[in-house]
Amino acid sequence: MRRTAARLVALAVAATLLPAGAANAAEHTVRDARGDVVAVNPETDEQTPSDVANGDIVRARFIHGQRAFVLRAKFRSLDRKGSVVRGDFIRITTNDRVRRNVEVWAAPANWDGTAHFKRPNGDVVMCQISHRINYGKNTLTVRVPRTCLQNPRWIRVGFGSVWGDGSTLFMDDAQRNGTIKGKLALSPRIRRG
Ligand SMILES: [Ca+2]
Repeated sequence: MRRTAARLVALAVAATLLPAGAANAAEHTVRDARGDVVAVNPETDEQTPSDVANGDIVRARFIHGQRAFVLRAKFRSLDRKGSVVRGDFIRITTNDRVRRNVEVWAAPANWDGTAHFKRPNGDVVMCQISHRINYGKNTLTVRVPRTCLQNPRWIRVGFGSVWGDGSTLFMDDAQRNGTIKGKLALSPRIRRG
């Protein structure tokens, strides 16, 4: 009995020492280089450095909360002019080897964008994901319920962006500097908060 009481007291003390919000989410923040967008020739796959500001990721927060994974990304600039098409990609893997991709596509007729949740093979998976592109603040927010990821203990996350002007693709991987590979680089494990 005394031992139980002592344990309760210890728990209560520990709880008061926790900073506010600590129980809500575990997160990982990526700070990506400015000016590291890669221009890709879609015919030859040749990559050359580009200093375009549009689509240049500068920060991405991966938040693994109690109910959802949330991406909050900040770009140097997000433009919605001309005939360009733009896309954002999130790659998620879990401790249970669940692999899912989020694609957000935006275009002149649909600058708010449309989000898709898919298996790596491209098959669409039903999931109530939500997103918001804010062209004034140059931000993107995407929310994926944890149930769509089979309630993982931890996740690893990749994030990248692309837009095109017709003849050239401009791409940025938030976790690589000035290079693009076949798959987005993944974060360390992010445990549920
Ligand atoms: Ca960047």
